Amino acid sequence: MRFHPKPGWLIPERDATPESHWLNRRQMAAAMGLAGLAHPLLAQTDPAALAPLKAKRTISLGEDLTPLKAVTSYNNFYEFGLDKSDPSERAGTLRPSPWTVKVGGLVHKPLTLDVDQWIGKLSLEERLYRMRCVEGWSMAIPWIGFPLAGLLKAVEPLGSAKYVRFTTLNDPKQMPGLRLPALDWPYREGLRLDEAMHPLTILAVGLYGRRLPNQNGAPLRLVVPWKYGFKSAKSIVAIDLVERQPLTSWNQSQPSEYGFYSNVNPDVDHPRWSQSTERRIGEFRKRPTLPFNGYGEQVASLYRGMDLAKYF
Ligand SMILES: Nc1nc2c(c(=O)[nH]1)N[C@H]1C(S)=C(S)[C@@H](COP(=O)(O)O)O[C@H]1N2
Ligand SMILES: [Mo]
Repeated sequence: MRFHPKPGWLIPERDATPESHWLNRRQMAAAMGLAGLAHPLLAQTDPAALAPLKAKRTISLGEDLTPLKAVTSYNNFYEFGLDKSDPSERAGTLRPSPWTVKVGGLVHKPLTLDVDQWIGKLSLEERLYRMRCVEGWSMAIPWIGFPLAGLLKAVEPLGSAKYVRFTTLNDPKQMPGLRLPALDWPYREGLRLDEAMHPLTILAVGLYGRRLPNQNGAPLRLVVPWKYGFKSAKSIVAIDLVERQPLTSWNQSQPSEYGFYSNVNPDVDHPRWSQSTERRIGEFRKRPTLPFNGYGEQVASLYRGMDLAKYF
């Protein structure tokens, strides 16, 4: 579906403008009414209440981390509303356990993961990554997860598999925002196979030493640190190897604003605002944005010979 952004166009302070703020707060609140009935015991929005995870630390950043409080209360998760505070206030209706993820498509050995079982068996790594939202804010977060590459190797992609499609939960009982057409649901994302296999691409199951809070995409979400935040799909239920570049929710809704690649690139502006600087949450002064979000040394070679203004 196609929609027409409106007042957001006029507001220069993009930090204050959700990516598709065309539904007004009253409509949203009405549609979300049921979410208020979530049983407090189901709510897992308080990270302190979540099970701890053991992980070895593999990649550090050499810069300050964004405080846990900000990481878990300033979020984008449109299935729970358009405002940054909505996910932490409303995602208590999400039930992240039990949870299965189907991995299939063009593979020799499709499998269904039981996330709880997997978390017990996997060797998890803590990785400190920068996240950069297309709206111009950023965070530095200690994620806990495992490289997606290992999972993809396990299912043995066919030679015809060229892309990976991620599909997230589509249950309006758990995610009341799905009742509104903010995006073409379910939220879908995609990567080229070599991007998906890159060692920096992880499936995260935790942050700050705990299981993922619901608002951050429990129980399993993608983290692709050199791309704008929307590529890092939350609450994934299916991973499919496919032959053609998959349609993704943001690209489908606003192709001129959100490209398939969406590599962080200070030289390619969003049509409505510059992408050359960012505001690290908790800081006042803006920072210059780095190509590939500072991961150019590791990932620039994936795009050698490509016109990154065309394939933005
Ligand atoms: N399913 C789903 N995944 C999503 C989103 C969403 O609305 N739904 N928002 C994306 C956007 S725009 C960003 S910036 C990051 C934010 O992740 P965080 O809240 O954990 O920082 O999640 C991404 N993943
Ligand atoms: Mo974002």
